[in-house]
Amino acid sequence: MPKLACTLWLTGLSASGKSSLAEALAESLEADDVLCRVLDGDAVRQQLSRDLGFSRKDRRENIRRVANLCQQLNDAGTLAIAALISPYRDDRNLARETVGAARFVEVYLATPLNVCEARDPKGLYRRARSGGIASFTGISDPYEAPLSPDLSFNTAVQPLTECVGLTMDLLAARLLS
Ligand code: GGZ
Repeated sequence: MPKLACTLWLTGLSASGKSSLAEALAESLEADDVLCRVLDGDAVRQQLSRDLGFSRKDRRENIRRVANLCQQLNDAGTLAIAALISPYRDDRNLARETVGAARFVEVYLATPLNVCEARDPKGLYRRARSGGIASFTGISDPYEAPLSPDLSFNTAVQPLTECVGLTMDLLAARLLS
């Protein structure tokens, strides 16, 4: 299914729901026999980008690496799902250019900061608020929201199944176009 070999680029704050959506999408795509791979920021930073921190420059390098991987996966016919905070518009534009605009789908997890902070599954927001983590996105580092994402979800009010369904609908529409 070559037309499905695109990149779903999930962007949003920590705990906004990127990883859950990425995993649920992979499950749904695999059930439809679509080859796909998830590149999750947390996992990427333990392997491919273990040498990088969270400076402006390092975040861009992280995104550059993941976008290159997505491009290679797409070239090989595999759908890529990248789940990275990717807080800067400029860096997401770099990812779009690297992958190719025609096969780049930007999915914005627009879950509000107060909800992400209340979830705080790893206690990172609490640590960031108390000064234990510097340059934490949303607290002491910026997040530039996408201006015209292909899809936008607020997981505070939209169930995961709805987000998956709408994303699959968009992919199906692309396949038919
Ligand atoms: C943002 C941080 C930070 C800082 C550690 N700022 O939600 P998580 O915890 O499990 O995954 C996040 C991950 C961020 O990696 P990304 O590769 O997605 O970021 S970027 O796209 O900006 O390169 C978060 C954790 O690392 N984490 N310190 N200072 N998130």
